[in-house]
Order: sequence, then C-alpha cells, then structure tokens
Amino acid sequence: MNKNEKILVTRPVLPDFEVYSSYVKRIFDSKWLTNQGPLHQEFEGKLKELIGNDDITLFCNGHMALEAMLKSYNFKKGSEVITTPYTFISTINAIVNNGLKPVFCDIKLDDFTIDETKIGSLITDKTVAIMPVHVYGFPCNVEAIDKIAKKHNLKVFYDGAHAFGVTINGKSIYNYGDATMASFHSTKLFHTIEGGMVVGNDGYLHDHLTILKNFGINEKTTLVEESGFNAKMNEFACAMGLSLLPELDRIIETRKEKVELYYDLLESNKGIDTFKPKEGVKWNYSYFPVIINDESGITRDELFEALQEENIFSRKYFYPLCSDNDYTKVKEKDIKNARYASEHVLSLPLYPDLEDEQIKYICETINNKVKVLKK
Ligand code: T4K
Repeated sequence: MNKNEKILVTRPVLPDFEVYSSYVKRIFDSKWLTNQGPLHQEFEGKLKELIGNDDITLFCNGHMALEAMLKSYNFKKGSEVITTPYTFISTINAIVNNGLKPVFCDIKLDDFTIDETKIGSLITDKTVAIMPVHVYGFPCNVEAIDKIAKKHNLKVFYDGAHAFGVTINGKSIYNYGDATMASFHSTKLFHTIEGGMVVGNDGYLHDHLTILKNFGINEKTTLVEESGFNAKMNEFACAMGLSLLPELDRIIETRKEKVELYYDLLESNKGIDTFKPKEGVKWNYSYFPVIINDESGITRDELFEALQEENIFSRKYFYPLCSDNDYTKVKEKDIKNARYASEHVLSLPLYPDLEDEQIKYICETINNKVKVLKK
C-alpha cells in the first residue's frame, strides 16, 4: 500500500464497465432518458422480488423519498413526529419541510437506534408518527415500536437510508412499519449514483407517491392532483442499480470480511468499543462505527486529527447532533446517549476495495494512539 495515498471513509463500488455500458446502450437506442422509462420499470421489478413487496417506488435521491413518504400522509401542519437526533440531517429536514415538528427521543448506546422505552413519554395529542432510523444498518426494535404505534394509533416511518440488504430472521427490514425509505447514494453500499426508494406496508402507497414525484400530475387522468415536486429516478441511475444488484451479496460478503479484520485487530484495545449485530439480524456492514471510550486516554476529536495526519480520513457520523440547529433545539437531559455518541463515535473507512494492508495500517495507527491495551 502507498502511505501517501489518502484512505477515505468510503469509495463507491462500481459495476463491470461492460455491464453498465450494455444498459447505457439500451438507453441510447431507445432515447428514453427519464420519466419512468423501461429501465425504471425493470429496476422496480427486481427490487420488488428482492424485498418481497410490491409497493416499491423509486426516487431521485433518498431525501426526496423521505419527504414524499411523509407528504403522502398529508398530516396537519404542526403535528409532531418522534425521531432521534443521532442521524443525518436529512431525516429531520424531511419532517420540518413537511410543516411537522421533530420531537427528539434518545438512543441506546449498544446499537445507536432509538430507545423505544423512551418513546411513550414523548407522545402528546399532537403526535402523528414515529420516525426511527436504522442507523449504520442496525435495525431498530421494530416489534416494540410497532406495539407502541398500535397502542397510540400512530404511523411508523423508518429512515432506512443505511439498511439496504438487512434482514431480520430472513425478512427484509424494509417490510416493517408503515413505510421505509432507502438511500441509493454513491456513498452507500449499493447505489444508483443518486437515488432512493420508498417501500410501503400500509395499503398501496405507490400510486400516490408516483403522482407526488411527478409534480402532482396523475398521468392516468392528466390532472394535477396536488402540489408535488420533481423527484423521479432517471434511466442512467436505474442502469447503475440494475448493474450492481447482482453484485449485492458479494459486496456485503466482502464488507463483512473487512469488518471481521477490524474486529480482530481492535479487539485487544480497551479504549475502543466495536459493535456487532443482534441475534437474528443479517447486517449489511454498511458503516464501521467505533466508540473512543473514556478509558482511551484520548478524545475522539484528537484521534480524528491524529488519523488525518497519517492520511486516514475517518468521519464523525453523526456530529453535530441534529438537535443542535437553531430550528431543532431540545432539552439536553433527554438526549444524553445521543450526545455521548456524537462526541465519541468515529466511522472508520470501509468499502470493498479497501485493502487488508490498509485496515492493518489504520488499526496499527489507532493502537499506537490509544495506548490502553487489554491484558
Ligand atoms: N437519512 C440518513 C440517515 C442518511 O444518512 C442520508 C444520507 C439520508 C437520509 C439522505 O439520503 P440521500 O438523499 O443522500 O440519498 C454523505 C452522503 O451524501 C449522504 O448520502 C449520507 N446520508 C451521509 C451520511 O453521508 P457526506 O457529506 O459525508 O459525503 P462526502 O461527499 O463527504 O463523501 C464521503 C466520502 O466518500 C468522501 O471521503 C469521498 C468518497 N466519495 C464520495 C462521493 C460522493 C467518493 O469517493 N466518490 C463519490 O462520488 O454525505
């Protein structure tokens, strides 16, 4: 490995050039570039099969998928949505942009997902939905959240941006809740350059979402039914998705091997906590978060800087907390774990082309800086 080369937190996985070109050739031949073309239909079909759900709608990116998912329920403005501050700001902006109010629930420190035991106390007569995040691809406690939602007659929308390919006891994580969004951004383990999807489990959301993502125009009647936006996935993006989909298992398997090497090399270090999926979960190894704990003798930010000096570019996913913006202020005592995570987590580089030598170099560097080794 070349130590002068930057090691970035991620690099996009790319399909075989010939495979992608064969789809592009079809686009050139048909001159159909966007607006629900043939590749769009084909890609949606393949995703339906994979996820085991017919209610699939593609979007130009994950954020617009989130916005549309919420908009399709037409909640009264000012209604409250319980979510977590430990996420990417997109989750919160989707709530706010729909005229709704995010109410922040703390997270658990063993998997960074929403603490379902704290949701109940946040429910008011204005609450309409819960929007938890399967952060890093770790599933929320879907059963418990479902019970709470049923008891209080609330909808559940998952931000599943990180969770493509995750299953619980063989069932896709996207088949829980009323609807789940996925992100197919280039930085995700599977991508369409930019892209996203909504998977519905509450009647059939597809027709309404298709109208919303097409300016609000109903193609069947040609009437404008509501104020929508343009959030369609184009054919080149679908071509990328179709080219990479057959690679999904290999991508996840390779990421798993990389993570297992990390586990081995960091195991002896008492100052670093690593995380494993819970029983029954097939994880997708979409990120590799570690906690630089209080025994490490170094702060997360110091380690972040020290790694950068050695050309290792980890990321502080997720800092700052989403509750720290002017438009989302919250009482500090209620989000203690989220605050701790945002100040102690580093996401280490992880992608299929990351060389084992590079992982060894990253761990050696960490183990030199965090000098608290287990016996
Ligand atoms: N909900 C959650 C929980 C999310 O995490 C996200 C997005 C969303 C919703 C919204 O989904 P999308 O609308 O994005 O589909 C990235 C991504 O842009 C974003 O998709 C992601 N979450 C977020 C956590 O991370 P940045 O600002 O960290 O990305 P950037 O450009 O710094 O890239 C990271 C690394 O990847 C760089 O070191 C270089 C490398 N890279 C990146 C790109 C784009 C490449 O090598 N090639 C590339 O083309 O936001």
